[in-house]
Amino acid sequence: MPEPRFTDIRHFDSIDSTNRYLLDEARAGAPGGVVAVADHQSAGRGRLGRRWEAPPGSNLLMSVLLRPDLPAEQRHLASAVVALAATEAVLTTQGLELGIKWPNDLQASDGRKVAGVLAEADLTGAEGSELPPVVVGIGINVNWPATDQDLPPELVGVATSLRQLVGRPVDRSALLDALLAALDPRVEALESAAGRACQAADLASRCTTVGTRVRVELSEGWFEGTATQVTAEGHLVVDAGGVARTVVAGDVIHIRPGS
Ligand code: BT5
Repeated sequence: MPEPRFTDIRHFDSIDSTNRYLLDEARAGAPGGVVAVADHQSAGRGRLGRRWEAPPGSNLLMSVLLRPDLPAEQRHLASAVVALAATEAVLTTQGLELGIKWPNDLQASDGRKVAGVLAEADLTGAEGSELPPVVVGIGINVNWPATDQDLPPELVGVATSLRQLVGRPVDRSALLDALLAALDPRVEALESAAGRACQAADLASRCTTVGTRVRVELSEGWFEGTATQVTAEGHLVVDAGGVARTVVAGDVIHIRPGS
C-alpha cells in the first residue's frame, strides 16, 4: 500500500497566506503532500492579486503542495482535483451538491460562490526537473457568512457559505479530513493518462459553465460565446459565433455570464 499523502498537516492560528507559505517550503525542497491550514490569513490571496476574505476562525483556508508528474498542458488538472475533492467532501459531509464554475470556483445552485481555488507554480529553478511544484490553495466559506449581513456590500448576492446553505454551523475539521481523503486518490490518478482522463471527465460533469453563455475576459480583450465542453486537459471550449475557441485557465481574468 502506498503511504497516504497528506499526513504532514501544518496548522497556523494566523499567517499571511497558506499559498505563500507552501511556495516557500517548495523552494526549500519540501516534498509533495505537505498541507498548510490557517485559522486566519492576513493577506489571503485570490487570482491576479485579488484578495480572499475570511474572518478568523470561521472558514477552511488551506493549501497543498503537489509535485505532480503532469504534462505542462494538463497542469490545470492539479487545481481541478482540489476543486473536485472539495465538492466531494461537501457532498459526503453535508449532503450538498456544489457545481464548479470553470476554472476554479465552487458555487451553489443559485450561482453564489462558496469557494475559490488558487494554483501557483514556482517555475524558477524547475527547468529540467520532472516534478515542478504546484501549490493549490482553497478557501471554502464554511461558517462565514452566517447571514448576508456579514458580507461586505460587494459580495452580497455573490458569496455564500455552507452554513447558509445547510442552515446550521458546519465542522471545519471534519470537512478538512473528508477533503484530504477525497484528494488522495485523485492526486494518485494524475500519474497516469487514464487517471487524468477520469479527472477531466469528472470536472466536465461537475462544470456548471458548460451549456451557458459566457463573456471571457482575457488580458488582450474579451469575447462572448457558449461554453460547449471541458477538454481532456481541463480547458474550456467556447463556441464564439461558430468558431470554437479553447480557453486556458491561466489566461482568464474573468468568466462572467454572457448576454
Ligand atoms: C479565488 O480567486 O477564488 C481563489 C481564492 C483562493 C483562496 C485560498 S485560501 C487558502 C489559500 N491561501 C491563499 O492566500 N489563497 C488560497 P478569484 O477567482 O480571483 O476570486 C477573488 C474574488 O472573489 C475577490 O476579488 C472577491 O470579489 C471575491 N471574494 C473574496 N473573498 C471571497 C469569499 N470569501 N467568498 C466569495 N468570494 C470572495
